[in-house]
Formats: sequence, structure tokens, C-alpha cells
Amino acid sequence: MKRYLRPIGLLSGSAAHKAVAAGLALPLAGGALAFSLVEVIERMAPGDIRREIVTVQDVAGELQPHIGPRPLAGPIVMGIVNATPDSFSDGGAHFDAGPAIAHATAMIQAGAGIVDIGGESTRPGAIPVPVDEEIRRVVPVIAGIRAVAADVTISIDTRNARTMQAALDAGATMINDVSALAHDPDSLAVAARATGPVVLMHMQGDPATMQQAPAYDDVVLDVYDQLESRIATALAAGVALDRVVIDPGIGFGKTVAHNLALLARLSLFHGLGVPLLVGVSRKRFIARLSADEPAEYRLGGSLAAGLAAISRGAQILRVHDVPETVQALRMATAIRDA
Ligand code: 9MG
Repeated sequence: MKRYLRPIGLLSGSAAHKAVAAGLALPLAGGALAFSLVEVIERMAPGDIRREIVTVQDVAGELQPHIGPRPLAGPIVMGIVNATPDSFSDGGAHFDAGPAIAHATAMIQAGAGIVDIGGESTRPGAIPVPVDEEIRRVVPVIAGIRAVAADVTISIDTRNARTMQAALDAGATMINDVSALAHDPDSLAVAARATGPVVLMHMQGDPATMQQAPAYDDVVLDVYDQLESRIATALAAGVALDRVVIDPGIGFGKTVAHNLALLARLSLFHGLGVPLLVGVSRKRFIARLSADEPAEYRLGGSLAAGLAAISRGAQILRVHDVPETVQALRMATAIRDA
């Protein structure tokens, strides 16, 4: 039997402060939200899952990972810079270093705290790019951004150890690996030698085939277990826990129903005790729930899903549309704090 605790009854603003002060709620992930109730989930065997709702006082001794401080205070906007000719969302408009650097600079000016540079598309059905080509694409972009933005966090979006190392040498300070350091056997060692944040994302299968028949016993619990195991592997390789960021991998080997379940029950992942990154921007499930719009017409759904993630305590949002997301977050935060 395995026991999971999902914070629910989330409060924000002055209601959160008052409930915490009165001992009726606990802060969620050391942030601005608080939770007053907990769903206790017990997985007895595959398919045999029992759920019960209790108060925070009933399970206070078990809740430390959900309430602990986090090294990254959120919400932080991570702007996506695709250095790929076949990107599903921008058609490769940012493949050349010059436009990609300008695009990243504009994102930073608009409020992105992190820019994420990728040279290999990981959209469903994407074909892998040779590592040398991936390095050729991302290194000039990273070096160019670093030359104009000394302090910004530059993240390298790659599954390949050689690309990670080349990107770190060029000025990247964060690693974002959609395979959670499982794709390339050398990537654990590269991540351990680095010093910045490392994103471990959940993916079932690989980008070429992951959407063919995704299947889980319970998607939320299965993704939680898999991330827990990848955190343990990263720690054993020498990555410090305070460098780890996790991501449930929306759209990576998941149906629309899987994505919705992960977003709806996102607060469970705070039990892993590390910051939570979520990427929903322009993803296909938005179009599936709407009118099959192409990627560049999915802003409304991206903002709605992104705000849902933030309202469940996600600390980092990975997005294409930085100014619009920053505006939406400022509005949501102002209402929350009013
Ligand atoms: C590279 N990439 C594409 N989608 C992503 C997501 O949702 N999360 C992370 N961490 N990386 C992603």
C-alpha cells in the first residue's frame, strides 16, 4: 500500500493568512496559498485506490514536504525560444540566432524570469535531431542572449548530455530535460557537475510515439511515482535536492483526460518537496477541447490552463506568449491580494 496526500480546500490572499494564523490551514509549498483539507489517497493495488478527505490537523505530522520552503519563489514565467525549423508552434520563425536572440530579449523585457532554448522539437511525432546539429542551433542563441542579459536564467531544453554541456559552457544556467535525465546515460553526470536548477519532466515513451496509446493505472499517482523515482536517481548521481524542479509533462504521452486530471490534481505534486513547473502553452489538448484551432490561436486556453496551474501552487509557467501571460498573472495576483 502507498499513501499520498493531496492538499485541497486551497485558500489565497487574506483568507489564507487568517486561516493559517488561526491554525485552520497550512501554507502550500511555502508560498502564497494555504490549504485547509487533505485528500488521503491509498493505493492498495493497481486499480484499488481508496480516497478520503480529512482536515490538515488530522495528518499534520505527515505534511512537511507540502509546506516546506522552496528555493524558487513563484510564479516565474519561462519564455520558450525554439531554435528549430520544425517547431509545432512557431514554424521555425526563431531558428536563426539573430531573431531568436531578439525574441528572447523581448521576452525578458516583458517579464520572463527564465528563457528556455531548445534546438530539437519534442512535439508529438517529432523526429530526433543529430546532437551536433542541436548544438549548432542552440549555442549561438545562448551566447547571444548571455551577451545582452547578464543576469537572466537561461535554460537549455535538451535530452542530450553533449548539448547540455555545450549550452552550459555558452552561458546557460538551468537544464530542462523532458526525459528527466533518462534519455542519455551521460546526462546525470553533466547535471551533477552543474550548479543551477534541473527540470525533471515526466514523459511516457518518446516524442516520436508517445501519443499513440498512452495508458496509466492512475495517471496522477503514476506520474507522481515516476517523478519520485527520477528525483531519487538524480540525487544518487549527485544533484542536490534544492536544484531539482519537477514537471508532470502535460501532453507528453497523455490523453486529453490525462492532462485534465494532472492539472486538476496538481497540488499532489507538492508532496515531492521541490518547485513545480508546468507547460500548457499552445498544446494540442487546448484545441481538442475547443474548435481544433492551430497552435497560434490557442492563447485563451493557454492562459486559462496556466492560471489553473498557478492557482494550485505551480511556481514556474513555461509559455510562448510572455507579455500576455505576465499581464494575466498580474491581474490574478492583484485580485488574490486585494
Ligand atoms: C520542451 N518542453 C515542451 N513542453 C514542455 C513542458 O510542458 N515542460 C517542460 N519542462 N519542457 C517542455
